[in-house]
Amino acid sequence: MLKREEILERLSESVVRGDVEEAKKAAKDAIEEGIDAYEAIMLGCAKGMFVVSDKYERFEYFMPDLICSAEAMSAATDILKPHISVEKAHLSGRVVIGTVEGDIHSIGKEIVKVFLAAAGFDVHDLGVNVPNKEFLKKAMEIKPEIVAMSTLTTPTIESMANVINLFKKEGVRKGYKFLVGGAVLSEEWRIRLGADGYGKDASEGARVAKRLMEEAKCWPSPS
Ligand code: B12
Repeated sequence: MLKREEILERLSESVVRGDVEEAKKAAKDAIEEGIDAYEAIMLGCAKGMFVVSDKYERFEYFMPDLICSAEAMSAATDILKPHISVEKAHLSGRVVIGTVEGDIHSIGKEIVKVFLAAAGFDVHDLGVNVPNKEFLKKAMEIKPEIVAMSTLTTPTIESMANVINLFKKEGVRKGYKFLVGGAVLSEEWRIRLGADGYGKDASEGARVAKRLMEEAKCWPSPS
Protein backbone atom coordinates (compact mmCIF):
# COMPACT_ATOMS: atom_id res chain seq x y z
CA MET A 1 0.00 0.00 0.00
CA LEU A 2 1.24 3.50 -0.77
CA LYS A 3 2.51 5.40 2.29
CA ARG A 4 -0.13 8.12 1.81
CA GLU A 5 -2.97 5.59 1.72
CA GLU A 6 -1.46 3.79 4.69
CA ILE A 7 -1.39 6.97 6.80
CA LEU A 8 -4.96 7.95 5.80
CA GLU A 9 -6.08 4.44 6.76
CA ARG A 10 -4.29 4.73 10.13
CA LEU A 11 -6.04 8.06 10.78
CA SER A 12 -9.41 6.56 9.93
CA GLU A 13 -8.79 3.39 11.97
CA SER A 14 -7.56 5.30 15.01
CA VAL A 15 -10.77 7.35 15.01
CA VAL A 16 -12.87 4.19 14.66
CA ARG A 17 -11.03 2.61 17.60
CA GLY A 18 -10.95 5.84 19.59
CA ASP A 19 -7.18 5.53 19.91
CA VAL A 20 -5.96 9.04 20.79
CA GLU A 21 -2.23 8.25 20.82
CA GLU A 22 -2.31 6.50 17.45
CA ALA A 23 -4.43 9.33 16.01
CA LYS A 24 -1.79 11.86 17.10
CA LYS A 25 1.05 9.74 15.65
CA ALA A 26 -0.75 9.27 12.35
CA ALA A 27 -1.50 13.02 12.15
CA LYS A 28 2.19 13.84 12.71
CA ASP A 29 3.18 11.26 10.08
CA ALA A 30 0.70 12.83 7.65
CA ILE A 31 2.37 16.23 8.07
CA GLU A 32 5.86 14.75 7.73
CA GLU A 33 4.83 12.86 4.62
CA GLY A 34 3.52 16.11 3.08
CA ILE A 35 -0.10 14.97 2.93
CA ASP A 36 -2.47 17.91 2.54
CA ALA A 37 -3.84 18.56 6.05
CA TYR A 38 -7.44 19.07 4.93
CA GLU A 39 -7.31 15.81 2.94
CA ALA A 40 -5.94 14.07 6.02
CA ILE A 41 -8.90 15.36 8.06
CA MET A 42 -11.55 14.56 5.48
CA LEU A 43 -10.18 11.35 3.87
CA GLY A 44 -8.69 10.05 7.12
CA CYS A 45 -10.39 11.25 10.32
CA ALA A 46 -13.82 12.13 8.90
CA LYS A 47 -13.91 8.86 6.94
CA GLY A 48 -13.42 7.08 10.27
CA MET A 49 -16.24 9.15 11.76
CA PHE A 50 -18.61 7.88 9.06
CA VAL A 51 -17.77 4.30 10.09
CA VAL A 52 -18.36 5.26 13.74
CA SER A 53 -21.69 6.82 12.80
CA ASP A 54 -22.76 3.65 10.95
CA LYS A 55 -21.80 1.51 13.91
CA TYR A 56 -23.75 3.82 16.24
CA GLU A 57 -26.82 3.56 14.03
CA ARG A 58 -26.53 -0.26 13.98
CA PHE A 59 -26.23 -0.32 17.81
CA GLU A 60 -22.70 -1.73 17.57
CA TYR A 61 -21.33 1.47 19.15
CA PHE A 62 -22.76 3.47 22.04
CA MET A 63 -22.14 6.93 23.53
CA PRO A 64 -18.84 6.06 25.26
CA ASP A 65 -17.53 4.80 21.89
CA LEU A 66 -18.63 8.04 20.19
CA ILE A 67 -16.87 10.06 22.87
CA CYS A 68 -13.59 8.11 22.46
CA SER A 69 -13.77 8.49 18.68
CA ALA A 70 -14.48 12.20 18.97
CA GLU A 71 -11.48 12.59 21.29
CA ALA A 72 -9.23 10.77 18.81
CA MET A 73 -10.56 12.93 15.97
CA SER A 74 -10.04 16.14 17.96
CA ALA A 75 -6.51 15.11 18.91
CA ALA A 76 -5.62 14.49 15.25
CA THR A 77 -7.35 17.62 13.92
CA ASP A 78 -5.62 19.80 16.56
CA ILE A 79 -2.31 18.70 15.03
CA LEU A 80 -3.51 19.00 11.43
CA LYS A 81 -5.47 22.29 11.61
CA PRO A 82 -2.46 24.67 11.71
CA HIS A 83 -1.20 23.05 8.49
CA ILE A 84 -4.37 23.52 6.45
CA SER A 85 -3.32 25.41 3.38
CA VAL A 86 -5.96 27.75 2.12
CA GLU A 87 -5.20 30.70 -0.05
CA LYS A 88 -4.35 33.42 2.49
CA ALA A 89 -6.36 36.54 1.98
CA HIS A 90 -6.34 40.05 3.33
CA LEU A 91 -8.82 40.64 6.10
CA SER A 92 -12.18 39.94 4.46
CA GLY A 93 -14.54 40.79 7.28
CA ARG A 94 -15.84 39.61 10.62
CA VAL A 95 -17.71 36.45 11.50
CA VAL A 96 -19.44 35.41 14.70
CA ILE A 97 -19.72 31.62 14.78
CA GLY A 98 -21.22 29.09 17.15
CA THR A 99 -22.96 25.74 17.50
CA VAL A 100 -26.57 26.55 18.26
CA GLU A 101 -28.54 26.14 21.48
CA GLY A 102 -29.12 22.50 22.41
CA ASP A 103 -26.23 21.13 20.35
CA ILE A 104 -22.74 20.35 21.69
CA HIS A 105 -21.04 19.08 18.50
CA SER A 106 -17.85 21.09 17.97
CA ILE A 107 -15.50 19.27 15.59
CA GLY A 108 -17.00 20.49 12.30
CA LYS A 109 -17.35 24.07 13.57
CA GLU A 110 -13.67 24.07 14.57
CA ILE A 111 -12.68 23.12 11.01
CA VAL A 112 -14.96 25.77 9.52
CA LYS A 113 -13.30 28.32 11.83
CA VAL A 114 -9.86 27.43 10.47
CA PHE A 115 -11.05 27.87 6.90
CA LEU A 116 -12.73 31.19 7.63
CA ALA A 117 -9.64 32.50 9.41
CA ALA A 118 -7.42 31.34 6.56
CA ALA A 119 -9.72 33.10 4.13
CA GLY A 120 -8.99 36.33 5.98
CA PHE A 121 -11.96 36.56 8.33
CA ASP A 122 -11.68 37.76 11.89
CA VAL A 123 -13.60 34.95 13.60
CA HIS A 124 -15.29 35.24 17.00
CA ASP A 125 -16.23 31.82 18.34
CA LEU A 126 -19.09 31.63 20.82
CA GLY A 127 -18.52 27.91 21.42
CA VAL A 128 -21.20 25.22 21.57
CA ASN A 129 -24.75 25.12 22.90
CA VAL A 130 -24.84 28.88 22.42
CA PRO A 131 -28.01 30.49 23.80
CA ASN A 132 -29.97 32.11 20.94
CA LYS A 133 -29.69 35.57 22.44
CA GLU A 134 -25.89 35.30 22.64
CA PHE A 135 -25.67 35.43 18.84
CA LEU A 136 -27.64 38.68 18.86
CA LYS A 137 -25.70 40.13 21.79
CA LYS A 138 -22.30 39.45 20.20
CA ALA A 139 -23.45 40.63 16.78
CA MET A 140 -24.67 43.94 18.23
CA GLU A 141 -21.39 44.29 20.09
CA ILE A 142 -18.85 43.62 17.34
CA LYS A 143 -20.96 44.19 14.22
CA PRO A 144 -19.75 41.29 12.09
CA GLU A 145 -20.87 41.08 8.49
CA ILE A 146 -21.62 37.35 8.91
CA VAL A 147 -23.27 35.27 11.62
CA ALA A 148 -22.39 31.59 11.11
CA MET A 149 -24.28 28.78 12.83
CA SER A 150 -23.54 25.08 13.01
CA THR A 151 -25.74 22.18 13.99
CA LEU A 152 -25.54 18.41 13.61
CA THR A 153 -28.82 17.37 15.15
CA THR A 154 -32.26 17.66 13.61
CA PRO A 155 -34.14 19.07 16.64
CA THR A 156 -31.69 21.98 16.98
CA ILE A 157 -32.30 23.26 13.45
CA GLU A 158 -35.12 25.08 15.20
CA SER A 159 -32.55 27.06 17.21
CA MET A 160 -31.21 28.47 13.94
CA ALA A 161 -34.70 29.68 13.05
CA ASN A 162 -35.04 31.14 16.55
CA VAL A 163 -31.79 33.08 16.22
CA ILE A 164 -32.80 34.57 12.86
CA ASN A 165 -36.22 35.45 14.30
CA LEU A 166 -34.56 37.23 17.22
CA PHE A 167 -32.64 39.43 14.79
CA LYS A 168 -35.89 40.11 12.92
CA LYS A 169 -37.68 41.00 16.14
CA GLU A 170 -34.94 43.51 16.95
CA GLY A 171 -35.29 44.96 13.44
CA VAL A 172 -31.62 44.25 12.58
CA ARG A 173 -31.97 41.13 10.39
CA LYS A 174 -31.01 42.99 7.23
CA GLY A 175 -27.73 44.18 8.71
CA TYR A 176 -26.22 40.70 8.82
CA LYS A 177 -25.64 37.73 6.52
CA PHE A 178 -26.48 34.33 7.98
CA LEU A 179 -24.32 31.36 7.01
CA VAL A 180 -25.49 27.91 8.10
CA GLY A 181 -23.97 24.44 7.98
CA GLY A 182 -23.68 21.05 9.64
CA ALA A 183 -24.40 17.48 8.66
CA VAL A 184 -28.21 17.80 8.91
CA LEU A 185 -28.38 21.03 6.92
CA SER A 186 -28.90 21.43 3.18
CA GLU A 187 -29.65 24.12 0.64
CA GLU A 188 -33.36 23.31 1.11
CA TRP A 189 -33.01 23.96 4.84
CA ARG A 190 -31.18 27.23 4.16
CA ILE A 191 -34.15 28.40 2.11
CA ARG A 192 -36.65 27.29 4.75
CA LEU A 193 -34.68 29.08 7.46
CA GLY A 194 -34.34 32.22 5.37
CA ALA A 195 -30.54 32.17 5.81
CA ASP A 196 -28.26 33.74 3.20
CA GLY A 197 -25.70 31.00 2.63
CA TYR A 198 -25.11 27.29 3.21
CA GLY A 199 -21.85 25.38 3.04
CA LYS A 200 -21.81 21.59 2.91
CA ASP A 201 -18.25 21.56 4.22
CA ALA A 202 -15.60 23.91 5.54
CA SER A 203 -14.06 24.82 2.20
CA GLU A 204 -17.46 25.54 0.64
CA GLY A 205 -18.38 27.50 3.77
CA ALA A 206 -15.37 29.80 3.31
CA ARG A 207 -16.17 30.26 -0.39
CA VAL A 208 -19.79 31.12 0.39
CA ALA A 209 -18.66 33.49 3.17
CA LYS A 210 -16.54 35.42 0.66
CA ARG A 211 -19.51 35.67 -1.70
CA LEU A 212 -21.69 36.90 1.16
CA MET A 213 -19.10 39.59 1.90
CA GLU A 214 -19.46 40.93 -1.62
CA GLU A 215 -23.24 41.05 -1.14
CA ALA A 216 -22.88 42.55 2.34
CA LYS A 217 -21.06 45.54 0.85
CA CYS A 218 -24.30 46.47 -0.91
CA TRP A 219 -26.35 46.11 2.27
CA PRO A 220 -27.02 48.72 4.90
CA SER A 221 -24.49 48.45 7.70
CA PRO A 222 -25.77 46.94 10.96
CA SER A 223 -27.48 49.52 13.11
C1 B12 B 1 -18.64 12.71 17.19
C2 B12 B 1 -20.13 12.75 17.42
C3 B12 B 1 -20.57 13.10 18.69
C4 B12 B 1 -19.63 13.57 19.80
C5 B12 B 1 -19.32 15.07 19.57
C6 B12 B 1 -17.97 15.50 20.11
C7 B12 B 1 -17.60 16.89 19.68
N1 B12 B 1 -16.73 17.47 20.44
O1 B12 B 1 -18.06 17.44 18.68
C8 B12 B 1 -20.49 13.29 21.05
C9 B12 B 1 -20.21 11.89 21.53
C10 B12 B 1 -20.30 14.25 22.24
C11 B12 B 1 -21.88 13.34 20.46
C12 B12 B 1 -23.03 13.58 21.21
C13 B12 B 1 -24.31 13.47 20.67
N2 B12 B 1 -24.66 13.09 19.44
CO1 B12 B 1 -23.39 12.93 17.99
N3 B12 B 1 -22.35 12.45 16.55
C14 B12 B 1 -21.05 12.43 16.37
C15 B12 B 1 -20.72 11.91 14.95
C16 B12 B 1 -20.38 10.44 15.05
C17 B12 B 1 -19.63 12.65 14.19
C18 B12 B 1 -19.74 14.18 14.12
C19 B12 B 1 -18.45 14.77 13.59
O2 B12 B 1 -17.64 15.28 14.37
N4 B12 B 1 -18.20 14.67 12.28
C20 B12 B 1 -16.96 15.11 11.63
C21 B12 B 1 -17.02 16.61 11.23
C22 B12 B 1 -15.75 17.04 10.51
O3 B12 B 1 -18.10 16.76 10.33
P1 B12 B 1 -19.30 17.79 10.56
O4 B12 B 1 -19.47 18.09 12.00
O5 B12 B 1 -20.47 17.33 9.78
O6 B12 B 1 -18.76 19.18 9.94
C23 B12 B 1 -18.54 19.39 8.57
C24 B12 B 1 -19.78 19.90 7.80
O7 B12 B 1 -21.01 19.45 8.34
C25 B12 B 1 -19.63 21.37 7.74
N5 B12 B 1 -20.12 22.21 8.85
C26 B12 B 1 -20.33 21.95 10.15
N6 B12 B 1 -20.73 23.04 10.80
C27 B12 B 1 -20.79 24.04 9.91
C28 B12 B 1 -21.13 25.40 10.05
C29 B12 B 1 -21.09 26.22 8.94
C30 B12 B 1 -21.44 27.66 9.10
C31 B12 B 1 -20.71 25.71 7.67
C32 B12 B 1 -20.69 26.57 6.51
C33 B12 B 1 -20.37 24.35 7.53
C34 B12 B 1 -20.41 23.54 8.64
O8 B12 B 1 -18.23 21.56 7.68
C35 B12 B 1 -17.58 20.60 8.54
C36 B12 B 1 -16.20 20.28 8.03
O9 B12 B 1 -16.15 20.00 6.67
C37 B12 B 1 -22.10 12.16 14.24
C38 B12 B 1 -22.39 11.30 13.00
C39 B12 B 1 -22.31 12.09 11.70
N7 B12 B 1 -22.35 11.38 10.62
O10 B12 B 1 -22.24 13.32 11.65
C40 B12 B 1 -23.08 11.94 15.38
C41 B12 B 1 -24.46 12.60 15.34
C42 B12 B 1 -24.39 14.00 14.75
N8 B12 B 1 -24.84 12.67 16.76
C43 B12 B 1 -26.08 12.44 16.96
C44 B12 B 1 -26.71 12.45 18.23
C45 B12 B 1 -28.17 12.04 18.26
C46 B12 B 1 -26.01 12.83 19.38
C47 B12 B 1 -26.60 12.95 20.79
C48 B12 B 1 -27.97 13.64 20.87
C49 B12 B 1 -26.62 11.53 21.38
C50 B12 B 1 -27.29 11.36 22.71
N9 B12 B 1 -28.25 10.45 22.72
O11 B12 B 1 -26.99 12.02 23.67
C51 B12 B 1 -25.49 13.78 21.51
C52 B12 B 1 -25.69 15.30 21.37
C53 B12 B 1 -26.11 15.96 22.58
C54 B12 B 1 -26.32 17.43 22.30
N10 B12 B 1 -27.13 18.04 23.10
O12 B12 B 1 -25.77 18.01 21.37
C55 B12 B 1 -26.84 12.14 15.67
C56 B12 B 1 -27.73 13.28 15.20
C57 B12 B 1 -29.01 12.73 14.60
C58 B12 B 1 -29.92 13.82 14.15
N11 B12 B 1 -30.09 13.92 12.85
O13 B12 B 1 -30.47 14.55 14.94
C59 B12 B 1 -25.66 11.75 14.71
C60 B12 B 1 -25.93 12.03 13.22
C61 B12 B 1 -25.39 10.21 14.94
C62 B12 B 1 -26.49 9.34 14.42
N12 B12 B 1 -26.29 8.73 13.27
O14 B12 B 1 -27.53 9.19 15.03
N13 B12 B 1 -21.86 13.10 19.13
